[in-house]
Amino acid sequence: YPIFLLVVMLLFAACQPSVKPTEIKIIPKPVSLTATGKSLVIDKGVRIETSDSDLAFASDYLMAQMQKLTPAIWLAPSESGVKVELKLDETITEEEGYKLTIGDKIVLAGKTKNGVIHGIQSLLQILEEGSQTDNGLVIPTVSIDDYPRFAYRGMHLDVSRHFFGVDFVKKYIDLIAMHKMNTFHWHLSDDQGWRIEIKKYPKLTEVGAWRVDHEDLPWNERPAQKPGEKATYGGFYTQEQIKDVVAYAAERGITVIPEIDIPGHSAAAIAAYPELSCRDAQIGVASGGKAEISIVCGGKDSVIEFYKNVLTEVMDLFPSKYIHIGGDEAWKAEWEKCPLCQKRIKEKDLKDEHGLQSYFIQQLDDFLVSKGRAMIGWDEILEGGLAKNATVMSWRGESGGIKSAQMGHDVIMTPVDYCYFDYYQSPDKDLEPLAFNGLITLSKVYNYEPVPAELTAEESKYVLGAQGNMWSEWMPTGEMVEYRALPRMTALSEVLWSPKESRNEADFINRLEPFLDWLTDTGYNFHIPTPQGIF
Ligand code: TNX
Repeated sequence: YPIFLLVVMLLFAACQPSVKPTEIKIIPKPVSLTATGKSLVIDKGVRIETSDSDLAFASDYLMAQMQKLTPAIWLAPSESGVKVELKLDETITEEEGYKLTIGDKIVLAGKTKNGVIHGIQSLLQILEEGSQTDNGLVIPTVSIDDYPRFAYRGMHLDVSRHFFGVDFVKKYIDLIAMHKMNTFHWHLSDDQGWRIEIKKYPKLTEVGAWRVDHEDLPWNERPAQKPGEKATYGGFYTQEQIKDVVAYAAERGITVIPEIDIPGHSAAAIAAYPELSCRDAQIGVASGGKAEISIVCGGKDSVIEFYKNVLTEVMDLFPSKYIHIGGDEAWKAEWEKCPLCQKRIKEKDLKDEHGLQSYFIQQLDDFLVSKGRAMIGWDEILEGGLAKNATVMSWRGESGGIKSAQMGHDVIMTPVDYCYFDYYQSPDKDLEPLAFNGLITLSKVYNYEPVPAELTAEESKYVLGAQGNMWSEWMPTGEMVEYRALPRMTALSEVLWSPKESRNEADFINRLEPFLDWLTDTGYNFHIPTPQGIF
């Protein structure tokens, strides 16, 4: 009788479709993945269980995301289905770490709820790639132990040059979550539109959120709105919408960092409140690359007061530790001609206009710090002296980041040669819609190393991570944002999450195909990497 039982068991095991461990393809590549050589058959749906009320959202999220997969037919909720256990486990050491075990049931544990959200992305990819057989969905048994390399893994979106409504912003946040990234940098103001409701200054959105539409002209040739000319393009987020987006992101493990670009890139604010400029200029919101005046006055106390009031409302909406104040491309011609700016340079014993910008930014740095927050600025804030507590976003190459790290300041790497996903991605530009500039292939992004070789081990600790930037001059629609972001952000996600030693381009390309299937199932548009685009 025992021998009979053994034979039956062996026969049963032999009939199970075998799944080779190499078939587990996850991006970003997990720190440790051990295929245990068996398979789990999901034939009567799934039953998600969690004893932790903190994971109620994660449970609903997993079910909703599973319903989008190709094998969704096998993944219906069912009392008698395969058990999926979600839990919190304090013994996991890394803050965003998770452990996923697939045996005769599925167990996903995270140190935090964000860890569980990351683990869900791995599980979804395994389910997506499972084999659909007459007996059900067959997935390999596996044990994964995983956590990120960098604490800051971000994507940016410029909603000024083109406006994207809340639905798209949420879809973009979902995409960030699918890549196990944790930060959404929301570029909310620029010359071409102010996009956040500020109750104290209603004209910022009544006036500053709207412009004339010259989409037929090349970006650099579009004339600004003339006084009295009717606006035809624009939009903004109400404070209620912003709260909703911030909460939506938080549920998915994502912090939203708002950016108000100061003192340059401010034509929309000046169009709304001319007194912000050096000479109370009546200008229109820029509709393309040319702004008549884009810098606010560096010599008026009222301007600093204005931004403190704006930032107060911003801080009420965004719980993020970091607030981004821009600081980039603040062309100083207006300041050179302005008596108030020159007076301040003398009075405060500043070297020049760069010194004045540093003085200006330092006031805001002190203000944010007094409220328990921290400032991020683009690397121009290094010129004329870096604000005491600032974190630097290094975009004009890596040198600003290197310098900041050497000075003991935190750094987020986003160099224009690797992280600007508004650039072309295939060498044959004719294959793509018009883009801003340059060429950044998938391969280039994949081979990017955020910690510059120049830094010592000690200095390297200041590199918090990196970010992909989506400047939207040439992206009028959400579909185009997806096309340009994907799959380059997929490559960046692995650079930021996976151990440096495990990075292997051929292996990444091999794992990319099922990832692209997953993107298709979840409704994203992407650039299909051509051989030239990859190599
Ligand atoms: C530079 S990066 C800018 C943006 C443009 C972008 C286009 C940075 C801080 N400023 O205003 O949109 O180039 O790639």
